[in-house]
Amino acid sequence: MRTSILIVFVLNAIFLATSCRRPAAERKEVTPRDTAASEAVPVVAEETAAPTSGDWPAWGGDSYRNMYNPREKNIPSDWDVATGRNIKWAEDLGSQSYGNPVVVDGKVYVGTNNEGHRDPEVVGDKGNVMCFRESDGTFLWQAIHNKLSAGRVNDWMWQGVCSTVWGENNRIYYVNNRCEMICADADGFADGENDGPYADEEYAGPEHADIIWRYDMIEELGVFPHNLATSSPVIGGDHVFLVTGNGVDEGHLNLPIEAAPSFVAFNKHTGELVWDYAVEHHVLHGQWSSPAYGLVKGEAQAVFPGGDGYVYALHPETGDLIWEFDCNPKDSVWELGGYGTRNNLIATPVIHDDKVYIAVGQDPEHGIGIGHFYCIDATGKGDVTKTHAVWHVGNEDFGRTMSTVAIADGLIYNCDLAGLIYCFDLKTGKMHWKHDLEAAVWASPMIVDGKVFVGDEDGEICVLKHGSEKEVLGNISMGENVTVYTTPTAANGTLYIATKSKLFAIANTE
Ligand SMILES: [Ca+2]
Ligand SMILES: [Ca+2]
Repeated sequence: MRTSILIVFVLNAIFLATSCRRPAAERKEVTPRDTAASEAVPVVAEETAAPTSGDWPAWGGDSYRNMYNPREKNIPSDWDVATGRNIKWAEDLGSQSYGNPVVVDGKVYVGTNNEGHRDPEVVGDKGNVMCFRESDGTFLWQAIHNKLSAGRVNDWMWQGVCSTVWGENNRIYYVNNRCEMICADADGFADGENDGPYADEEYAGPEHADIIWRYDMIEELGVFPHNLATSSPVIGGDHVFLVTGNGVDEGHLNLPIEAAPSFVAFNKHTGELVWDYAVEHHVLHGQWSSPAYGLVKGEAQAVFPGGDGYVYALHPETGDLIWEFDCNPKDSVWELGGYGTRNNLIATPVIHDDKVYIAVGQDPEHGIGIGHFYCIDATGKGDVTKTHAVWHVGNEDFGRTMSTVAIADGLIYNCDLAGLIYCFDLKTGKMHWKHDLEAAVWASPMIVDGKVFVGDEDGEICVLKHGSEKEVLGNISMGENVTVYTTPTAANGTLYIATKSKLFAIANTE
């Protein structure tokens, strides 16, 4: 079956605070990073009065999930991992890494597996989150999670923790390989305190994670994570939102517990379950994607990609449905192994200017195929499939994807699994250009400092000029025999790229 599937998250692969940071909740509630008004003007103009640098504490930087960093300047478009040119520091991860790097309060977090042997006493396959000091890469601590005894059906070997951390208020949030929602202390045990209520850590040395609360979704909710739980949590107000990972059993047809939830909301302070939601249609395969949260016409929505191929906007406080949209044509057909025309949602929805952007895809081991990429008007109610598609690109023009979009200055970038990066007009979906990366893309494009960065399965980072005219600035190898399944992120003047086994901090050092 798939060896890498889950990976997905990657994309989820895929982030608020700054040198003049706003509290997370405040920023998410009131400050989408780029607004409709910004689309017509150059990035630079918009930013003259804004902070020019800052943290990147979540997948997509904040709850809207747009892979656009409007603040950072002086991010290199040229570096060399062999000679060390413009490499600020590099640190070993495990042997497979799908969790995207995030930067918050002087620390960098990445999900990986245990093959980095940071703790020689703990051996064997585990799921890990590593924490490094932002300034020099010093390893600070790691979370280590044992594998589920069920094996690959629920906890695929060697893939580690694929969730991307959400960091705020000296806490981090992620889902581990055991399908447990975790809230941990950013200081680990280095502060000499076992913060709780959770205090039963198996690994409780000075370089281990201090878990504050955890929620076991298998035990408490009957969730059956198909291959791996990989969602990246999003926080809105006092709630943590997550896709559970619930999916089909080993026969690939039935859900072990049909009513088990696909989406959940927890109280971020206590870990108490606030509400849960089971998708309305049959989960086709697994659910490896991640939710978004944002304001639409001034009202908060939690937007979830469902394993049934629908996007759901739910009321964040109650879990009640606001709208839903079927991302597959009604005559599409799901077939096992990727042969059909009906697809899943692996990408993360991006909320921007009262619209939601997302495209369909499948487990990458199912191969390439036709895709469907939508701009959805998010102001509707009920089933808006027939009424609220603003534009659609797909079929022969856009393939299956795991990528999450990047939006700035009236342009929207997306990639497909086949290895093409596309630039479309944000309002119309008309394609400006596309470029063949000549390798599969699992990650997402990232706009920062007038450039678009995207990594591929051959371990290269393609750097393109941000704009409606195609211009390739460079193709940079991240090493021999490596892959890049994560999305480049920038924070405080530095670009972070996680290959399968190494984390690079890249900055103009000359
Ligand atoms: Ca502590
Ligand atoms: Ca604890």
